[in-house]
Amino acid sequence: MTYKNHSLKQLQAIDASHHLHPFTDHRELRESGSRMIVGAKGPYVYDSEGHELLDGMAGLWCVSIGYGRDELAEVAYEQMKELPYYNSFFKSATPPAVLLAQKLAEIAPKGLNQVFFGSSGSESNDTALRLVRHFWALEGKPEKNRIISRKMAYHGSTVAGTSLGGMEGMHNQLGGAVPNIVHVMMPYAYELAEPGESEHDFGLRAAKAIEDAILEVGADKVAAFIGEPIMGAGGVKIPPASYWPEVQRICRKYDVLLMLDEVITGYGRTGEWFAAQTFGIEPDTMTTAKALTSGYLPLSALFVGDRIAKTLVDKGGEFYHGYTYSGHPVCCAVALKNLEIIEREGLIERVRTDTGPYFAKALQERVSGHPLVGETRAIGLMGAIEIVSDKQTRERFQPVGRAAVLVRDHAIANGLMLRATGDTMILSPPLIWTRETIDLACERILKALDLAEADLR
Ligand code: PXG
Repeated sequence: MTYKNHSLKQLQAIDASHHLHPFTDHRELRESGSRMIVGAKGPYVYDSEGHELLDGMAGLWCVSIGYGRDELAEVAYEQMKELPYYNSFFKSATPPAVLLAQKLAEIAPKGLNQVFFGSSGSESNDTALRLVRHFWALEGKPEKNRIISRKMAYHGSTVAGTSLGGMEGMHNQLGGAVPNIVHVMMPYAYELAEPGESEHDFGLRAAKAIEDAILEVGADKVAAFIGEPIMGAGGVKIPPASYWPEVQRICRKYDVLLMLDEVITGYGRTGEWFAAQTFGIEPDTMTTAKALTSGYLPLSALFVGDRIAKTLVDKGGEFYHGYTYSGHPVCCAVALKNLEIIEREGLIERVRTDTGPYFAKALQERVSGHPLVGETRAIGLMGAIEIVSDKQTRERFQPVGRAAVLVRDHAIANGLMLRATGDTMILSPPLIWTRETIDLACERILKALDLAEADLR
């Protein structure tokens, strides 16, 4: 099968010669060759060999409205003809950026009325880190600059993003992280709850780890706590219901700012515009990207709370920070259209009242009984499947990660794209999935589990 003027083999050879991929073992990839994705429509992607794959990851947690939306292409085309680029520096603005900022303030959780644009979640978290430290300096407390984060958190891949995140492998390659960032335990009951400890109590204990860190460092030195409402890349770790209210209480008690990273959970994934609304969190900053444009173009928006914004405006002078593509007019125009489609098609409401609950129930009733499955969990259209060798003891196959990769590879071979992290399978499908798509995904997951079990036992 050929793609345009190149065969798959030719493209793979060129890829191996010139293209360094993100988060990839390059030698291994050179041996296996890349899967070439050449097209997509609705919930499906197509590879160069004509295979149709149901995309259980929405690209990389981003293609919420599905593929092949002409409206987004049209609005990008129109905006490019009208004004392909202008910056937002030096007192300039463009209408798409202004109108998108207004729209975002309208859908934001209470108290977030300003946005700062970038091109990626990583950039946006860099902005957030600089902003909260700058805030405390402007408040006359420059020493209040420590950030508390969590092990296994993912906040991006720039130096600041990696430092904020809690991925050990990434830290080990950093050769020096941004200083003054402390990592505490994550709210992952499946592995970290003590025998007999209730979910509720575990959630409070995981929150108390933040308080302990604040007390150890000294509240007058802690600028902020940063967290994903649900840890995504770390394995769709849905915290117990007791966790976020307690985190919020602790942050307020010690006047520690709450930085929420909604790069994955934003724009409807949990059945509200933002997971902050799902969990009742009132953050001081909120990082978003990915589904803001459904991934059609790169764009991020950092929401800034009124307290920080007021200080920045009243006392800040010039904030020496920004990107060439902050508020890119084409990306902003595409984002506006994307949000319009999400609203027009009632996708968030559908996730909240229909497909979300159906998805959780399908995983629970059809998948969790499989001998390889320790637990399934889901919220909105975001789910996880724990792969174990023993359901009762929760023992994993050795080496850790191999079993999940087997499941993933069988799933892909059977027409479902999903992701493995450690021994956790992750699903984060487009919000356009219907009950029928969920049924189809479950069938393919079960088939992949059966095939992996045959390999493993
Ligand atoms: N915060 C969170 C919570 C993320 O999930 C980022 C920040 C960084 O966004 P950018 O746009 O800079 O990539 C992310 C990104 C995976 C995977 O394998 C997840 C992400 C990126 C790449 C891979 O699950 N999340």
